Amino acid sequence: MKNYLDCSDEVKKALSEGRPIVALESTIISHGMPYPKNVETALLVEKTVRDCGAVPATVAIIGGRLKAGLSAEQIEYFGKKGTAITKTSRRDIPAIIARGQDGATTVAATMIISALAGIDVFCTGGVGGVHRGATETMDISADMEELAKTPVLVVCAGAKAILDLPLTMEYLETKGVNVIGYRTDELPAFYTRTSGLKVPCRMDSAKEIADAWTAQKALGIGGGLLVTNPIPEQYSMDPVYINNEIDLAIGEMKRLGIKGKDTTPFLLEKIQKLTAGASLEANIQLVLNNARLASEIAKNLK
Ligand code: PSU
Ligand code: MN
Repeated sequence: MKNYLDCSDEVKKALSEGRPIVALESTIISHGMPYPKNVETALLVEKTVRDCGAVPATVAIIGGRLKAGLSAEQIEYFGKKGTAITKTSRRDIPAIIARGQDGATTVAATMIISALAGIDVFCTGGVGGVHRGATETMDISADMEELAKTPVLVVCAGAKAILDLPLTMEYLETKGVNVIGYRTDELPAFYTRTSGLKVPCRMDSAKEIADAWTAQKALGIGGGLLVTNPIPEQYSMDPVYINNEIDLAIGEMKRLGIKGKDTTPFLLEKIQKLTAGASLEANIQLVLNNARLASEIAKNLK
């Protein structure tokens, strides 16, 4: 593994001392938010994790090397280059390595690298899922398969309504992935605290979530665990307003014939434009909220 993976000194030290670590993804930096807010947010998320007593490990691929733990300069580089960096999911990793390229890692790719590094807890904003119209297009994010097979606990704010949320929940059930609602009975829908869908499992403490994770690993059940953390009330958006903007963005995507891996970044950018930045502010706040919960879960693992 040493031939491919570099952990930063801080991450190496934390791993050897058994200190809590929280992995963070890099597609959210390059493809999920505009510069310079993306860099400010990524650094603020790292600071939040540190303030909570855990060690952040932002994950990416640089010059064909898998990285767990980036410097502030490296985060700036990913933020500034933005979509010029290749969005890298599971399938893309080997080619990026072979060519010595840079890759911004999605949830799926970040889970793979976290597991290789020995990091159990990963914090993000939203996960990919089953897209609307998937019965025709078969557009199902590789994040779903990764949750089915790679042993990493992912903290998110639910999934955006750019996805078909009922189908996403069915898919996760089929794949044996539990979805925990943190202090909620409902699946949060990223910008909003509710979706009208029930989560299969509610837990009210980081300790209980950590205990469930420990049991899942000890039993060799395999796969990941999805913890959904609702956006704080004061930052949540009006569901009618945001869902209307999401519908407009999807309509535009269809008109332009956007497909495949470009779908999610297109919709994220379009929604930010349509809401004149209000969705971006919500996005930032929910990631910070997830960083706090992920740190607490990591601290409760032993
Ligand atoms: N959803 C968001 N913000 C994001 C993403 C998804 O609300 O930044 C990114 C994540 O990196 C996720 C990826 O893993 O998009 C999913 O892309 P796709 O649907 O192409 O698998
Ligand atoms: Mn897709």
